[in-house]
Amino acid sequence: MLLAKRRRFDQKWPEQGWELDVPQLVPHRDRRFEPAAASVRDIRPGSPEASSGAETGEIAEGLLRDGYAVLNGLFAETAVEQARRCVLENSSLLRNTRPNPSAGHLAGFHRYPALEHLHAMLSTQPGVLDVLKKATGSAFMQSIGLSDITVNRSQEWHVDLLRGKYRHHLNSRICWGADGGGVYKVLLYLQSGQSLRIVPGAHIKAVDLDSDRKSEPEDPSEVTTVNVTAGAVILMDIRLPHRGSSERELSNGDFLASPKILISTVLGGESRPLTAAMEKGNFERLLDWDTRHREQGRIPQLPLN
Ligand SMILES: O=C(O)CCC(=O)C(=O)O
Ligand SMILES: [Fe+2]
Repeated sequence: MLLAKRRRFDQKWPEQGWELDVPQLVPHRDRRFEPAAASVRDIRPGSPEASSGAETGEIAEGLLRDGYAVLNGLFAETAVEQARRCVLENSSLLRNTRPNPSAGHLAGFHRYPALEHLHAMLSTQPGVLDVLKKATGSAFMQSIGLSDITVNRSQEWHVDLLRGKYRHHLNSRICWGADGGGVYKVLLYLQSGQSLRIVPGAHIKAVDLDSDRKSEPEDPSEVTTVNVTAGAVILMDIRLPHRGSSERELSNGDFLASPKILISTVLGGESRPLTAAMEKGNFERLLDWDTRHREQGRIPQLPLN
């Protein structure tokens, strides 16, 4: 087994005046992700100021307290470049579900063999699993079938719980009761950025799942911006209110030349009620997504960078 060389990947956005390093291209048949780092020593708890060298337990504590944790250095630069390339080569599977013509989304990407290894990259990452098992008190984590690849996709305030039409699968006991929660989004950023905004600690407060408007923070001073480097993984309690980029931010032409790509899955503690409820409701949502988007426009071919 190859051992991943843990290296900070500090490619910056072109508008920041940095040169983009053109990565070496890897032939399709050789594409594979670098194996996960064996320990979580490079992982940092939620707060950006937190010192490195944190142990799994500390990170899990941060995740339980703040509702999110940033894990830096889990994936090497080559793994990030190969993942970007794989998404862009398979971009005809993505559907355009936002006003921005380059915005693409594929729900349930783990179902496609061409992309399945990208899912395994996240769902089998030992550092991720150690933290989540500790946080949920579970011997096993379970993938619930909720996975997404997004390209240049805007996201207003929301929680990742089932909402709107699918909210009847959940109730406040399952979400916020004594054995509530225990389900986490594992979000891999394939470029550096600071688009993610969250409200630390707000995952323990019940929100109305009728509409995303209910997840908008009342007090803007509670909002924290999360900085990520390419290859960083964010673990996020699916009850945490958060937002990503706006349509306006993504209308910047730089995103056409170098798209914002996110890969995510959701893992839950194996015996937690929210895991089972989310899995069931998401199955319904995914079938609807497929029906709704089957005939929908595809995104244009984006540059392979
Ligand atoms: O665009 C982002 O940074 C956040 C994406 C997001 O909310 C999600 O994938 O659930
Ligand atoms: Fe989200």
